[in-house]
Amino acid sequence: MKLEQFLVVSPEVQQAIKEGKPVVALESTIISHGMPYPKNVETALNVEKIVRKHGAIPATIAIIKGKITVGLSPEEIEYLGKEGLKVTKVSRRDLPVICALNKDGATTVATTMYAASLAGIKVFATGGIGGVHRNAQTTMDISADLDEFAMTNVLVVCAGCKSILDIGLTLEYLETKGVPVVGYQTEELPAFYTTHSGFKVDYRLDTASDIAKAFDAKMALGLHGGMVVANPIPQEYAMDLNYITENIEAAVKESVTLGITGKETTPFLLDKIQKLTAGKSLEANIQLVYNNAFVASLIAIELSKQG
Ligand code: PSU
Ligand code: MN
Repeated sequence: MKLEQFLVVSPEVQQAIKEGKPVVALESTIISHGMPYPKNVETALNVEKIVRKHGAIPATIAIIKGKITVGLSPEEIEYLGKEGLKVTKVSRRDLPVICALNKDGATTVATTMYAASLAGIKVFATGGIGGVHRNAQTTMDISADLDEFAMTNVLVVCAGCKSILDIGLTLEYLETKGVPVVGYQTEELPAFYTTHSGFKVDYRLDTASDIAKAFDAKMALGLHGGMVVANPIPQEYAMDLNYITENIEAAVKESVTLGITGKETTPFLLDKIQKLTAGKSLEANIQLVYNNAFVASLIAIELSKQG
C-alpha cells in the first residue's frame, strides 16, 4: 500500500501549494459533531468564503470513502453536515481502519493537522482544540490533539479551548511537549466563548508577520511539531463569563452522571451546552470560527511571502 492511494488533494489546492500560494486547512469534526444541521454547513461554507475574501485558498479536510480528502467540494461539505453524528469522528488512532475499509470520517484537529502536513499545508483554522479533560488524573482522557501538536508541523489558529477542559493542565501538557502557545494580540489565553480564562499565553504576538516568523524559526531550528495561536472571540460576540460557566458546569456534571466517556465526551458536552444556552453559544461559536479563519488567512499569507 502507498500513501497516494489514501490521499486526494483537490486540483485547486494542489495548484496553490505548488505555486506557494497561501492555503488554510479547515477541519470537519466541527461540521459533523460540533454544530447542528444546517448551521454547520452554512458555517463551513462561510468560513471558506472568508478565507478566499482575505486572499488565501481554503482546504476543508475529511475522509471520503477511505480517502483523506484535502479540499472538499460544497456537495461533500453538505453531505458531512447532513449525516452529522452518523459520520465517524476520526482522530489519529481511527485513521488506519477508516481508510482501509473505505469509510467516511470527520477529521478532528489531530487528523486535520496530519492530513494538512501530508498535503504540504502549514496553517489551519478551527474553533477550539481538544485538551486535558477535567479529572484526567483518574480518567486519563487527554485529547490526541495535544500529542499531534508535539509531532506535526502545522500552525493552528483557535479561540483557546473550552473550560469543559482543565485549561491549566492543558497548558502544562503543551509545555511538556514543547508546543508554544501564542496569543494573537492578547496576553491572556482565551477560553473559547470568553476572552477570559485566568491563564496567560506563553507569548503575546501582535502581528501575523511576527507569528509567521516565529513558526518559520521553529521549523528552521528543526523543532518538530505545531504551534497554538490563540485568537480571542471578538468582544461583541463574547458571552457572559458567569452565564457560560454555569452552563458548562451543568453539562460536565450531566456527562459524569450519564457515564459519558472517551470520544463521545467532547461532542456530548458541545451539544449539551448549545441546548442549555438555547443556541446562544452556537452563535458565539460561529463568530469565533469566522474570526479564526480571518487571522489564519493573514498568517498563511505572511508564511507564503517568506517562502
Ligand atoms: N472543541 C470544540 N469544538 C469542537 C471540538 C473540540 O470546541 O468541534 C472537536 C475538534 O475536532 C477537536 C475534537 O479536535 O473535538 C477533540 O475531540 P477529543 O477531545 O475526543 O480528542
Ligand atoms: Mn478523549
